[in-house]
Amino acid sequence: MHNGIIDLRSDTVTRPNTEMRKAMAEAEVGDDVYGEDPTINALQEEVAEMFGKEAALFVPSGTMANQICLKAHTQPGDEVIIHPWAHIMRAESGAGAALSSVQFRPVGNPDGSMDVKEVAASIQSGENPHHAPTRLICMENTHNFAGGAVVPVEGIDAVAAVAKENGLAMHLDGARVLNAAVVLDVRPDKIASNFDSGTLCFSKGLGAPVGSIIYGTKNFVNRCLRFRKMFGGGLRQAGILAAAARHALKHNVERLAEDHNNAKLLAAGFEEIKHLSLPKGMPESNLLFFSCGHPKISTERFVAGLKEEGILIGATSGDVARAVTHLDISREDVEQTIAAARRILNN
Ligand code: TLP
Repeated sequence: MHNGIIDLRSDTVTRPNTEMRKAMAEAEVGDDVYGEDPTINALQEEVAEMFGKEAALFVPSGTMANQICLKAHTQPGDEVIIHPWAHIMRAESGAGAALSSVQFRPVGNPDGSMDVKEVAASIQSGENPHHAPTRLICMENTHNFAGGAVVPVEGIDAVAAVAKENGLAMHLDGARVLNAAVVLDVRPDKIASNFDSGTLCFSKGLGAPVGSIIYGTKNFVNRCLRFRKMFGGGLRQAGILAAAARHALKHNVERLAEDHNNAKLLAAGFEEIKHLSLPKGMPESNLLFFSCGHPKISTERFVAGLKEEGILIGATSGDVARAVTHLDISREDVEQTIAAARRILNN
């Protein structure tokens, strides 16, 4: 549902529908800083169960979820092995350096996975005083800036085995982990099983207005509780928001497959248009990265042309643009976008 604008900038732009708003209005609430909000407590239990973990903690955003976990896993001066395009390192405003004083060691392949040998070779024990000791490995699934790539469970298992051998913790930026679970057709706990901690965002493809969650052991989540307070993320009667998240888990998970199909439809349409190019084999989920190689129409100009037609595309970085399908984008919207792209490029 939209007001004539087809907004493909992100899956964060979805608006709560009438049923979700009703669930929010009717939510039972209490003061969550006292642990007394029944709707948040129920959500935390559901999510812990879903990911096969002991506990979970509701937090305001995906960025805060990741940064609390980084803080809880590390000491200042520690090293964290992470994909070079990871959201945690690239798009969280330098928070890892500012809030946890960690050093990042980028390791990763263009498909969002990590090479196990490279991971093993990058680990530093801390015995050599010149080196920052490695403490944590962070992965992302689906991997946003790798084109919404889905990292297969075997790829995670191989990295986790190296982590285990070396006594390192594993963290999953699972902002869109349910998209990955739907594509892989596995239960979320299968993806999470080798991670000590993970996150999930309700405010992306799941369609809730606010909220993310951390899952892990009881001890770990207790540590996170302290850092949530320190980072200013303790909320009070936030059961209103947790109700939206619970509604999303009940109604908006299986349908993520529709978003993936719509992204594929958009890709197929763009592939037939001369001058538009997409990475081979993509998209794997709901994010579609593409470029326009027209001699006179840059990617930026093409995106501006779509905007003039009421179609919004994600901010470009370099010569690459991102279109994201979500629960407010229909098959007809995708068809209209393809038709508009043809008009702009005259083919
Ligand atoms: N991603 C946003 C932008 O920040 C790029 C988007 O539109 O995709 N992890 C991943 C993998 C993410 O994609 C995002 C947000 C976050 C964490 C942060 O979540 P929020 O925005 O809730 O802080």
